[in-house]
Amino acid sequence: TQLEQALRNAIISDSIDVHFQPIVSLANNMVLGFEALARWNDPDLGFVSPAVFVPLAEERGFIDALSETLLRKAAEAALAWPRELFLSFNLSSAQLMDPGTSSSILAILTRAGLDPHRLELEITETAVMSSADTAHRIIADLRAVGVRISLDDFGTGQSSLGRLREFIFDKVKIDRAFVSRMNSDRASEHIIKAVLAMCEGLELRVVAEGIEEHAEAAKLKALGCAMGQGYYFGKPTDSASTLRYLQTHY
Ligand code: G
Ligand code: G
Ligand code: MN
Ligand code: NA
Repeated sequence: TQLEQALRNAIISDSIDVHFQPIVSLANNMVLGFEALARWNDPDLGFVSPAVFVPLAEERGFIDALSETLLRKAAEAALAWPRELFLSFNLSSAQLMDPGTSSSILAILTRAGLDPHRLELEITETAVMSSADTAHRIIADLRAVGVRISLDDFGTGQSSLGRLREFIFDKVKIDRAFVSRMNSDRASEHIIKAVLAMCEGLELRVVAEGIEEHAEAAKLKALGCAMGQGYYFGKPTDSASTLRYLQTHY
């Protein structure tokens, strides 16, 4: 298809960009790290969402090539940040089915010179389940050298609490659906409280996603949520804007 051909060309010509969105401490608004988010603005097709081109790349077997260039660019950008902030990078389900993923990630980090302790990988529950043995081995190999693993979009899709007792995660990202409803819907607030209590017991760090308003940040802080992410703190921006953001935010 035209989209597939355009995506191939974009990967080959290295024209897919990485943007960065801050993840902050809710206690004091300090920036702790950034999530890398792929951005593709094609000259003919215009802006294409990663929600479209990442699944297409998986399906057509070029997710490895795409992800390698994105991680390389993200790692290079992270090395220019003025402090040793963490870099959070999304892994797709196809990558968790491929036993070569851990060594290829480590090779990119080594080449770029980024300490594995600064990398966090965001994965979804569905991705872990799709090829459980391979996924567990990849996760174990990466954690052994200091890479941390975040459970993304927690509370949506095929979430199962049983996954949390496997102790393969360091962090849980509460899906923005709960945050956006929290101040209008008591049920969402109760769910967030329960997730925070559970994660404290399991010694999992928690990030609330999709914070768009001061009232949401204030409520989450009062509930004891350690970290937040969302348009209220900053939208995803390119690496130059990210450097400027860091000059004006702690
Ligand atoms: O970036 P939003 O801004 O539109 O992202 C849409 C979806 O695409 C999200 O589910 C996000 O996790 C995913 N996504 C964004 N960048 C990447 C990437 O570099 N790799 C993978 N696997 N998924 C990504
Ligand atoms: O699936 P994942 O959580 O990786 O995707 C993150 C998605 O959420 C990206 O598409 C990103 O652009 C988007 N996002 C980040 N902050 C906000 C926010 O405050 N509000 C909304 N609506 N989307 C957000
Ligand atoms: Mn994510
Ligand atoms: Na998420």
